[in-house]
Amino acid sequence: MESHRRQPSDQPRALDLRPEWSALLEHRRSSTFDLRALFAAEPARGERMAFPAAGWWVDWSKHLVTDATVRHLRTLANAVDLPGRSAAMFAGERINSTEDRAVLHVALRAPKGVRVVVDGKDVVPEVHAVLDRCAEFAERVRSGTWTGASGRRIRNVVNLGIGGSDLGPAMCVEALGHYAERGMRFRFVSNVDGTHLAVALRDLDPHETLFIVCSKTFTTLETLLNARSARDWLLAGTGGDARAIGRHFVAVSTNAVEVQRFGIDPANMFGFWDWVGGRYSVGSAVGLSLMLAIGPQRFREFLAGYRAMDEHFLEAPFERNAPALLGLLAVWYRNVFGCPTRAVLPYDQYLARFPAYLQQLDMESNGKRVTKDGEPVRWATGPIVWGEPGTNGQHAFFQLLHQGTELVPCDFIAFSRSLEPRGEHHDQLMANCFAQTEALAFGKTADEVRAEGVPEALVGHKTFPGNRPSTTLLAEQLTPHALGALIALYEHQVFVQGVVWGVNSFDQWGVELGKVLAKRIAGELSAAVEPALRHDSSTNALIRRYRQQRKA
Ligand code: G6Q
Repeated sequence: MESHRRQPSDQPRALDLRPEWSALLEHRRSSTFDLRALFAAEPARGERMAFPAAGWWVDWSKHLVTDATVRHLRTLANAVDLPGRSAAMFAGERINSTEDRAVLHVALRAPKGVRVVVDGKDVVPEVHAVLDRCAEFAERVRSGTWTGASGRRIRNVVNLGIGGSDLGPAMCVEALGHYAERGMRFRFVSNVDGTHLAVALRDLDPHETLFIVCSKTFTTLETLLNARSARDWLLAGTGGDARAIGRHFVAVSTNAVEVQRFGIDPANMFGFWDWVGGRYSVGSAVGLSLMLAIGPQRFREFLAGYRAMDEHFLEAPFERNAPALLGLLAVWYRNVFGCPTRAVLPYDQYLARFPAYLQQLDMESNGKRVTKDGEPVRWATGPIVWGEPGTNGQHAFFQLLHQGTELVPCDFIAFSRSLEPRGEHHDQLMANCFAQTEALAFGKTADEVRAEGVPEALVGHKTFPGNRPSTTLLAEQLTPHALGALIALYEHQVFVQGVVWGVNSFDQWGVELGKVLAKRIAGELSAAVEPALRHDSSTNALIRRYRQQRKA
């Protein structure tokens, strides 16, 4: 990004008091944004407004913007000092102010030799030391040198974690399933609902099963309960000798004390650091299950993809900088057009879990109502993120995208070559992807509908207003590198939006609340004698009803 930093003087800090903000709103009021007209006026728009980024082709031509809009967005980005804020993150400054932490997921993919200093210490050698330990362990399990307690090869890996310790690895293991070791099965158990664990373990042989207890804090109720139940299941199935735990349980955590207390040998713990947020952690040891699935070499390619996008983000000029531009466009729709949601539509079955992953990344990061200074924001922040893989969504919610009353900006994510080529499937898939972006952008006018001979009474029903914006992200093939770059693109895009909105994208007090509340009620549900209930009348009555029915 261009680094002409604004003078730190005198600018009002609140977003809505900035002249650049008012100018952007005024630009919207005084301009029209009609995709039919814009493409007609500039036939080469689709080529000009597209560029490569770390192996991805980013087509942003079908957005409701003119060149003037982009100038306004760039000016705003500079006014909020986006280049300076990015530099601060990459330099390890404590930008997570409410937790007083650096935010350094970018250090996880820094090559050997690059220095990233936190509290006077270069963290990159440690990052590589853990990666190397993970790689050595993964090789041993994959080759069969590491066995279960009875000497049998590990064929099942069950990751026990939740939130950031689940969604990233679960999404990535599925996304890169094509490259996964075929002789091994990977399961992810997150829900405290015992059904999740029961279903995941039902057809597994404990002698051949390895559990990864994945928890940054190692205090998360759901994960520890699942881990204890998994330990019981293992011991019941392997003869009850507690020494089996050492061969069947490893941990990924920052909390060595609790790991040991659980009974896992610290030699079998893979660490990370408080400067890696849960939802940003799949490139750390949290990705151990992914490394077991695809092997260390491919995991390094995955990290190289992240790194390529990191460098692109740091270096590309605004108009060709995917995270910066798409982040500002997200602000444009959220705040200027008032769009409450955005859809993410991967046209690849392997990316089926990507929208769920992105929901956490985006909504946990930017679902904030106060600025970094603790002042209530006077502008909308993070949108609701949702989506499903194409073409399934087309037979469901696309109706609303085309003809509903909400404007929903969409990201289409696709690949030119399928990993599982089969007859005409991929051409059909891609035809649908491209056709949808075209139909959303250009619609079908009432006159075009009439010209098809449609009776007048149906013309309104069959008219598509168009002018519905989308980005198309196209890569050659779904490789570990492409996936890493895609994740980093969204990580940085989320960061960019947070910078504009002035919020801390790296804390999650709303999540912490849930962790505290449930503890109190759990005791009230299981107490032998009904305790004095001091909730509201609804909650009290529900607790009483539950206590009666659970005995049946
Ligand atoms: C992620 C959040 C949250 C977290 C889980 C699990 O950014 O902080 O989703 O990852 O609550 O926490 P532990 O890894 O500590 O178990």
